[in-house]
Amino acid sequence: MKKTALASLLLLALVACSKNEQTTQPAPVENKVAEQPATQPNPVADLPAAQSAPAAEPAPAPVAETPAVEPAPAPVAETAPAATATGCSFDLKGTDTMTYTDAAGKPVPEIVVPASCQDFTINFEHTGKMPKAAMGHNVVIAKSADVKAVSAAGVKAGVKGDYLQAGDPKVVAASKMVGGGEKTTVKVPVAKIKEGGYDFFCSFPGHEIKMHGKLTVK
Ligand SMILES: [Cu+2]
Repeated sequence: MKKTALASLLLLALVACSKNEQTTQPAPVENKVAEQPATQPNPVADLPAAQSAPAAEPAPAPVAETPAVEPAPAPVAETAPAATATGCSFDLKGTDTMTYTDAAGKPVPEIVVPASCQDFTINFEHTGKMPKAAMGHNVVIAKSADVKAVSAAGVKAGVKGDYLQAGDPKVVAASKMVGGGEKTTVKVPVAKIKEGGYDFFCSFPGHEIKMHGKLTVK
């Protein structure tokens, strides 16, 4: 008798449970539905109503919430390997999103210049669409320690001076400033940068932070 009563209670609890799962919105109605069948078998069952009630009630509708999927972290582009130039030139690109890339569109954190070269030419192309005044790019070669000073002096030179101080002694070599769709080149005397510690960067105000890489002779 007890077994069947318990079984029926369990069954009722399950029914209440599944009902709760299906319709959780009208809570007051749901309670009535859950309680009514729970009290019915009381005359037969030995258990008091008070005990059967909690059996039907703690039917927590299982929250079918899937855990928030964390967005995968964007791959850091800085880990790109150094671009080793084949021959004595390198094709560098500039974009409307203020980045230097190689011909394949990959970041260029470093350009390795073969020590056998007398001059090293960087062929630069602005592959974007924005005009020089808004998103101009150039390629300037200077000692790493001088980059900030060259950039600051360049800001003073303004757009008329291509954001580069005329005759800046800290500048080893520099291309002209170009806008979207334009090309330019810069020739670097390898003997001048052989000692190491030289960088290439864009002197347009603010660009150096992103458009900046190492120029290493090996
Ligand atoms: Cu730039």
